[in-house]
Amino acid sequence: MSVLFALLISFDVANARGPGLPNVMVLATGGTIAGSGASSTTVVGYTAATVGIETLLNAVPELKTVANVKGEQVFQIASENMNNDYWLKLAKRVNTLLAQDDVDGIVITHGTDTIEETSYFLDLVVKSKKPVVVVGAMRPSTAISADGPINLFNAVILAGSDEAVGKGVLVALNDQINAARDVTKNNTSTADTFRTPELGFLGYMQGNKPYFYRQSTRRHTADSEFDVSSLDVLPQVDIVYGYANMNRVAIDAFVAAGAKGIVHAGVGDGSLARPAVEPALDEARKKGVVIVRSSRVGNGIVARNGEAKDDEHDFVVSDTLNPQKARILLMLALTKTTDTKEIQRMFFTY
Ligand code: DAS
Repeated sequence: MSVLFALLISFDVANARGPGLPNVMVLATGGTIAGSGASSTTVVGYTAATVGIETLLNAVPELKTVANVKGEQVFQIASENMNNDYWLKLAKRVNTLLAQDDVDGIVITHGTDTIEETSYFLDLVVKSKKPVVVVGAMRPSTAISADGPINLFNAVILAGSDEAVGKGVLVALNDQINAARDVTKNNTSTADTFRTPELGFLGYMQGNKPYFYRQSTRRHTADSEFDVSSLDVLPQVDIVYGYANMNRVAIDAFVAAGAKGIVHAGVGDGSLARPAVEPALDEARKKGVVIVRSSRVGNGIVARNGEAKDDEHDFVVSDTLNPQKARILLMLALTKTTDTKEIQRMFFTY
């Protein structure tokens, strides 16, 4: 090999990696972080998913000081419109990139409405220990004190950090680091909306550095048994919400529409209303629909054989997963089995 050719190769590699900086891919999907409003004081009533990835990255030139950043617009939506097709496209792209030696971590910019769902889905299907950080904003990019730029800056630092390796998918906004499994949106509009109510943050971003104080005890990412690489569709799983005076109409409708699983977001400890709801779920179960008892309460363990005789009904309990996350785990579980004992193991594992 000529000396010139060898020099060209070494320059290219050095240029690709930068002087010791991590290589971080930023995958954009839309949301408020990419939103724009009529004026700098418009913080509600703006339009999400209008600003492209290059504009987002150019708005934070400081990114170049902490990582070699490349951007890609995977899709551009307000995240209330998220669906399984987008999830499969995003998950496959993430896994392809993480398998590359020249990618050290990934940031996903995302709408805040379903960040907690996308991040948990990825937590279960990403096949790497490399950091994946999902980030959003509560104020549009055009607003005074827009939180997107600082959130993006922190997310890129976190995704390029050694500390985040092996921690599972992370959600980082407002200087706080949450685990994908437990984080949920707690306020419709404030910048500190993302919380893990009782189990707590994993840590903080402070002074351009991550500080971790705990990590999830549940299986995720590289240790997960779920693989969507060969899937183009996911089983239909729906949620019915529990409330006083509830009837069975929604359950019967989901069964008639072909749901393979139903998550019941029950009152209290996942309680089932009688005589309306419990018989409807029993009939659904007898037709092969897998039933998971969750709770609308938001915290605590839904105890097996507590408010319902799950062994007799052949129901599954969600452990501490809220209904929207229980739906995701049940959907992925159904890609592997309909055995309720196996599915219950999965809910006690992930
Ligand atoms: N509609 C919201 C969404 O895209 C805007 C946001 O908060 O990101 O999730």
